[in-house]
Amino acid sequence: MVPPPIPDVAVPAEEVLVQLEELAVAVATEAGRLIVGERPVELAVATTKSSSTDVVTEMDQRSQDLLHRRLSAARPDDAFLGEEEGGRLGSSGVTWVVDPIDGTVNYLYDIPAYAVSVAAVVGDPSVVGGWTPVAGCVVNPVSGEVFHARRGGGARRRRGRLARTSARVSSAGDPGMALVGTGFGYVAAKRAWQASVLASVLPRVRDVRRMGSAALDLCHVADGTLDGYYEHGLNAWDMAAGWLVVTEAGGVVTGPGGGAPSSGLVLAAGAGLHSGLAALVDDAVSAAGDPPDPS
Ligand code: LIP
Repeated sequence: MVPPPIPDVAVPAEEVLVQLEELAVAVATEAGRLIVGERPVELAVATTKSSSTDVVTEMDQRSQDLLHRRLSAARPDDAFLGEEEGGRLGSSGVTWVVDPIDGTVNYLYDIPAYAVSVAAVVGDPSVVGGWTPVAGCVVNPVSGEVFHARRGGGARRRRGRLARTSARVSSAGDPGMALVGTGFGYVAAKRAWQASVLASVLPRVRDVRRMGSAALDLCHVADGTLDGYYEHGLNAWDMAAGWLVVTEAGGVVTGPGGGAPSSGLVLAAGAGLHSGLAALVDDAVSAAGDPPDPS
């Protein structure tokens, strides 16, 4: 897989990428064990963010604190950006972008579709098109699925004690026969717009799955259990690791107008499906009109 061009930033040498990937797997796996093994019987919502349904539990923060401690100890000069409070600047050129629990509502309801997502990126993750992931891991701690990749090194999936296998995107080419994942934000006006987009997409594809975790949706595109995925409104931590797993599994990940993935759009599919699905989603967005917020 020839990695796509990236912004004018230095990509670490292969031996460093191997170390970054191994570290991402180790810390994501440990955080996954924490959020399952120490989940309180009565899990409480600690706070909310963009709306009353955008919840944070005590385990979101505990998972991020663990990730921050482990990554800072292993690579003290790297920067850190997590979904919850507590980022850190760095001097190495590498930033760890983490979602301590992606699929928090599934976690709150004990639905086994949530993940710990850990990615090492180069560039500035706050600048659209100004960064790219170079190593990463997504762990579903309930199913035991571990997806991981490094730039130029391919993507792998391990399920429990099963041997690691290479992850490859599906060969689907016809959007009308594609199983497509998507998701929705937490603000009512944005959800209404997303539902309008979905109303146009749904009759034009095989079917849609809304699993509740962007990181897992992207990894399921990488292993072919989804043919494609699109979502509007994601943050860097939702997409960073899954983006790399898809591209290293032979897929294509783009954002608005075919540019870099961003909160404006993340669209992922195999090379044979990507352009047709992108055109279909563009049509649906045009029919839905301008979103309530440009992000
Ligand atoms: C989730 C995303 C998912 C989206 C959910 C939510 P969180 O992230 O991974 O794709 O549809 O609404 O935003 O909030 O669980 O970290």
